[in-house]
Amino acid sequence: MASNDALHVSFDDGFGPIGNAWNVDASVPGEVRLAGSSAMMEWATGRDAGHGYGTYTVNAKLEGNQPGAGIILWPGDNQWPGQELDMAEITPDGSGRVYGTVHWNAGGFDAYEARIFDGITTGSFHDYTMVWEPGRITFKVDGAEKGVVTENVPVDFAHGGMNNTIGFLNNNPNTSITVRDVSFTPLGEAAPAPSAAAPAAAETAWDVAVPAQNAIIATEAVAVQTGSGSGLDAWTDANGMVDWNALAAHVTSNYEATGQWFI
Ligand SMILES: [Ca+2]
Repeated sequence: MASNDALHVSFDDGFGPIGNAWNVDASVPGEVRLAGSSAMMEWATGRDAGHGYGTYTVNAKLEGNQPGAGIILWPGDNQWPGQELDMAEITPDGSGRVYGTVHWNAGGFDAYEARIFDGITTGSFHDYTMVWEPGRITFKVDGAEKGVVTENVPVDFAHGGMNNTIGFLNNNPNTSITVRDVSFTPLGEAAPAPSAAAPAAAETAWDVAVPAQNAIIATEAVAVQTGSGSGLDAWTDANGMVDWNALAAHVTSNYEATGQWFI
């Protein structure tokens, strides 16, 4: 896909470019549901894959109170640790709260900054929005600001950095995610409504930068790999195609061996 094109996928007529899919239930018109071990994403074929600065909105319902379901914007170059941007995941504390995360590569280790979405829990549909601008990522839910990250914000491909690909993942038998609508509008084409005088939303302090061995990260959706290396590379061919069956077998073997779902 060309760099930073607008996108709208309603799931009324296929998956659009979010076609790198494995084990996705599309039996209900207008939506997709991911349960068990399942994933779908745009192809992460290089730094210009997917999208850059702009507004991403995903109407989705996460279910469960454990990590495993997520709206995952994977690094365009498919390298991990890297600039994974997560619009929604379930906290590991059993509360069913939902949070967003900005990941980056800190010298070969994953580091991240997370924002818990105050008042938002699993079990119902929400519009999850992420506005990616130079130096600033804003998370919103149902139009209300839920958190801002201004450090370690990646630069998009058009400005010398890299884009991210839109994806959804579930890797826990006790969670699921149902997605009904996906849209992306490049920054400047139809800018999000200015929030000039709006006070910043109360941000739940949950800022951490830790090595990949951290237990919270180890339970997180896609993002699991100790040390340096890349998450999906071992299952990705030269064209960026992920072998989801091989990946699922690996994830399942990890679960059987450890009781934890991880790549
Ligand atoms: Ca739909």
